[in-house]
Amino acid sequence: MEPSGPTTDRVPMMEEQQAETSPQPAQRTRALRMEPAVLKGLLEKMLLIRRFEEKAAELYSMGKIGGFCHLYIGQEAVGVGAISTLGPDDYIFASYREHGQALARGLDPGEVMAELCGKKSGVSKGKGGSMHLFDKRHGFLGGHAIVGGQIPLATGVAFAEKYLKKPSVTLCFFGEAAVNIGSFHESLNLAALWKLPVVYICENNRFGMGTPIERASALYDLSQKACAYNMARGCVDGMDVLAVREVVGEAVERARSQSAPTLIEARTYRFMGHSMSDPVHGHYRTKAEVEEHKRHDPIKLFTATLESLAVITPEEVEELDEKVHEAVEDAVAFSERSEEPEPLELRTDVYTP
Ligand SMILES: Cc1ncc(C[n+]2csc(CCOP(=O)(O)OP(=O)(O)O)c2C)c(N)n1
Repeated sequence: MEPSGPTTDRVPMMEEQQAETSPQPAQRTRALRMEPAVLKGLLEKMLLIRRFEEKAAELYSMGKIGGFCHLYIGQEAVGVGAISTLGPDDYIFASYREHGQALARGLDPGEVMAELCGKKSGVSKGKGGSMHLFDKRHGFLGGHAIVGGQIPLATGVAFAEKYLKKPSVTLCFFGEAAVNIGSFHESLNLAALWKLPVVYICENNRFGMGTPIERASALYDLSQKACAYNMARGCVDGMDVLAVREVVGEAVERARSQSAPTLIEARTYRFMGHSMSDPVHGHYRTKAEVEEHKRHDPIKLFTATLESLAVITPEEVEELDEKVHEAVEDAVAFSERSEEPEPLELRTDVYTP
């Protein structure tokens, strides 16, 4: 068979995403099977992340956040849907675009904001910053700046937990640019060989910095990579929080009851630039393309679905938005009140073998 050459055409989003920002039929069907309180909780988490990230962008522009800062705006449904399936003893690993997963896991927004601002009350004592959020109390094991660096670490934790006969599951988030690095393949091979309770979630937001996936990957259907390791796989609409919750929920159950790993590709889109120091569009995508994807904003889609089912009224959505807005303002106030770490802190928490 002739191999097909690379193309510069855009890989299509999931079919369900083709619709306008209106109640999604598949999302409605799933919502009908769920408790209203759970549905509202998912919406509240997504709103919290959106407002938090908007505030982070503001603080970055004011020079209050230093270093790099990668926002999760547009991808909220992936983190919220996936993490909603976990229990308190499970673990999460993420990349440097992890504010959303940290908040979805229930890390304190004040301590997260303080970390972004380099304050000593931050989750990593102000020494990690935006890319290195870490909170053992919540099983949140980073925040990793090396692309794909978290994949072997998550695999190792899943191995350790299985070895210790603990029932935990490990979720590992990474971007689509990480699937061609060597340790991704080494990790998947060992996870399948040793039947580890781990769920790999590839958030395919279509770009590795300014490089579209079509120019970087020979394979577009990324979950197929699991086939090489005889591993279960799934591909899900990453703009639909309930679809993500369902697919990841099945994978978490597979990990917990059968100790078997899964690779999931969630197709999503980032609405902002790669990081706060990059332009929103750059030369690699057009304003029109970004605007088109914003019509599938996961928060607007979910709100429309819940309103159509009378789970929530527009007034209640406004109240929820006001509530998370206040939570973010409180987080900023907490961070502003906090001090910077002492210079001597440079010498603590440093690994010296
Ligand atoms: C090993 C390594 N190579 C290169 C970089 C520089 N780099 C930072 S982010 C990035 C793109 C990663 O894209 P992706 O994994 O798809 O995640 P996204 O930023 O889209 O969330 C690159 C190449 C890095 N941090 N680590």
